[in-house]
Amino acid sequence: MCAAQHEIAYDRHRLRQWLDGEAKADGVTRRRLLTLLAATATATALPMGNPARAADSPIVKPTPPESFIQRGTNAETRWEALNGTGHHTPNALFFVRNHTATPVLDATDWRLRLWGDGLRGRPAEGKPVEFGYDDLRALPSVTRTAFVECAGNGRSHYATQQGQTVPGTPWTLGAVGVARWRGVRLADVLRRAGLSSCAVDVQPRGLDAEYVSGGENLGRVRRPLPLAKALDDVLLAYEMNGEPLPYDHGHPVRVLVPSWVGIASIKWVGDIEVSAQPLYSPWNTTFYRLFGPAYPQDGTAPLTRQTIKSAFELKSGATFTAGERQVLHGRSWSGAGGVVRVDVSTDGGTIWRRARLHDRPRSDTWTRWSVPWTPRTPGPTQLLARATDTAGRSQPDTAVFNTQGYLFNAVVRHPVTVL
Ligand SMILES: Nc1nc2c(c(=O)[nH]1)N[C@H]1C(S)=C(S)[C@@H](COP(=O)(O)O)O[C@H]1N2
Ligand SMILES: [Mo]
Repeated sequence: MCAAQHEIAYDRHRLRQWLDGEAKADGVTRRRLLTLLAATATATALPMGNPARAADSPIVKPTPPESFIQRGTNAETRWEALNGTGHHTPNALFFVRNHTATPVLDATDWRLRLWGDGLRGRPAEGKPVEFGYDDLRALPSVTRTAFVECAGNGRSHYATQQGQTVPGTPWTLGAVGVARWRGVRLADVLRRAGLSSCAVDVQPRGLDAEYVSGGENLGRVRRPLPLAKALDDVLLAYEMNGEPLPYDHGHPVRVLVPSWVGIASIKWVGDIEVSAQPLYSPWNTTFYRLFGPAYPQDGTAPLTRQTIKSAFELKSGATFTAGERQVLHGRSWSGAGGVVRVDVSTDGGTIWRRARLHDRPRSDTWTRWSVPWTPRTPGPTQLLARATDTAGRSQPDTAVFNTQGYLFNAVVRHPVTVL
């Protein structure tokens, strides 16, 4: 390999380390480092366009304030920004949940390694089975529409509606998005890797930086998935809404676990352990289980399916003119099945009307709906929406408290003012 190529490879490696937060700045400001490295990125034509991001930003794509609420390493989609968009959340508007920072990975040198005692042959002797990006693209592909939703979506409403204090990112309702994912079945990859009949759990792990919480290094983001789910409908996705998977959403390949809490859908997957024994990580023990007075002493089993929710495509505190006809739009979704019915109240919960549905109810995705409204009385009021799914679940008035504020499912009171 010639020197110039060496240099480019070296610089790109450094860029990735820096974006991963690994670099020691050594007196050089991050802004200066980014300027130095931006030329490298352009020269080597990264597939997703210019990956340069604002200095110190953990997210690559622009997250303008009219579309996103910044929340540390995360960005929450503003529901008003979804108004007038189609069934699928545009990639530019999709929320981002990063434990650390988006790593800028290159599909050409990416490998997926499968290892563990749940595989037959070589991997059982410690030699992983490897798939490159092109290997995955050569396998039969499947496309499916599914939401990704953080288990903590709606968490802030434990405090604002129920007076309960919970730690964690205070999401309103924008830690959810629906995309059309294309990729290969995890089942196909596991079978090609030599899945043994002893396997019980698989554990995908991300290539983003190790996660440090409360002074403790918890290692790379990883969460076990029972084999039954892994073989059912889980994808290794490389496309999102017809585009190569964007950097922030797991480029080049992420796991996509339909209907389950977002943490199951590991981004930037680098390896998958296949195990003959149940696996544990912080993300299915300390985190993503329910603890609290209403739950067993040692907590519930690890979270799987998402709960049921509704949101208006409207900003909090929106104003309306008395006597003017409006059409209120919103979306409702559930991890247990399609949403078949939505009831809306425009007077704080006294009178309810059935909303008109704009999608055929389907599992793993939301149903869009609308309801006309001509406000009469000036003053503050609250808009409420209550969904019911095919499993017969519907949103309660109060969510059952859990110490980490997961799975908020109560009807959210959306404040507006009539002028
Ligand atoms: N490797 C890795 N995978 C990850 C995460 C992460 O920080 N690192 N965050 C998880 C969480 S908590 C959620 S809610 C979803 C968010 O996916 P998105 O950022 O594409 O919206 O990714 C999950 N997968
Ligand atoms: Mo999440």
